[in-house]
Amino acid sequence: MIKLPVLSIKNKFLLSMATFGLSTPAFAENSVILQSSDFVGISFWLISMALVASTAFFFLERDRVAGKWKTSLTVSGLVTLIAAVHYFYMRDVWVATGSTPTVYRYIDWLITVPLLMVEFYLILAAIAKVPTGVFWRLMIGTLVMLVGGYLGEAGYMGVLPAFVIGMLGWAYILWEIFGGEASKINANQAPANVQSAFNLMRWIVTIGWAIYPIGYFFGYLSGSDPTESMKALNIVYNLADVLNKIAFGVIIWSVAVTESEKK
Ligand SMILES: *C/C=C(C)/C=C/C=C(C)/C=C/C1=C(C)CCCC1(C)C
Repeated sequence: MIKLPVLSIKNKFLLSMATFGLSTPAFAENSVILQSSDFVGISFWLISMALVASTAFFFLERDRVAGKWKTSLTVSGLVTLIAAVHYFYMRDVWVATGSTPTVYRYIDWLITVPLLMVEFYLILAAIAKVPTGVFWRLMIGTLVMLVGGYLGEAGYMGVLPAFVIGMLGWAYILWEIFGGEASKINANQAPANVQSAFNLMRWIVTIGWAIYPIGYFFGYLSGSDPTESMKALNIVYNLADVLNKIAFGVIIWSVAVTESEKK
């Protein structure tokens, strides 16, 4: 297991403050400000704040759980931290230019999505001996999914073959958590609380994550104008993070606390 340095409360606080520091508008010289009628901009603002609050919560609650659960909470906090900082920037770009290429989201996804998948490995590793193959399969499937999508959206590859590659990567991780070794370790060795957390998490990866390939489909494969769908996609993707990043982390936090307090 990777050992991460333990942060004191003070350092955690400083880290959170640094997050706010990073929010200094990148376009301060520009007189454009967020308009109250700009729902895309407001959705960036809302989700950033929710992610900052979640980050503080996961890092602080880390002190409350047993040692073997701490890494899971650290990773949840990192996911929300990375996404918050990313959204500060995306909001500024949106307000200043009235557009945010979907490709920008891949910068965030490339780090946060593998970290979310690692959570499956981590919660199993807290209760059983898990072969590293599980970790690598989750990683590889995730990267194939994201790189495929990126090559399509950034124009390096035809949008359809890129989509197919991305879908295969997603199918591969779904297989691992519903039918593969990870799912077997969960079914055979995990206590009831961990099993229900694992189950909720894999349904988030199925249902909650489905909006991204659906968005890709409507943006590039349905014949509609990508700039037209961009507004709607931005709002949907921003709100989806409440489920896919925050609620996902809360499920892990909840099982970590329950298992830590179990006598
Ligand atoms: C916090 C951000 C999350 C959970 C983002 C997840 C993104 C995906 C599950 C993207 C999936 C895609 C496919 C399954 C097919 C190809 C296109 C993608 C990359 C949009």
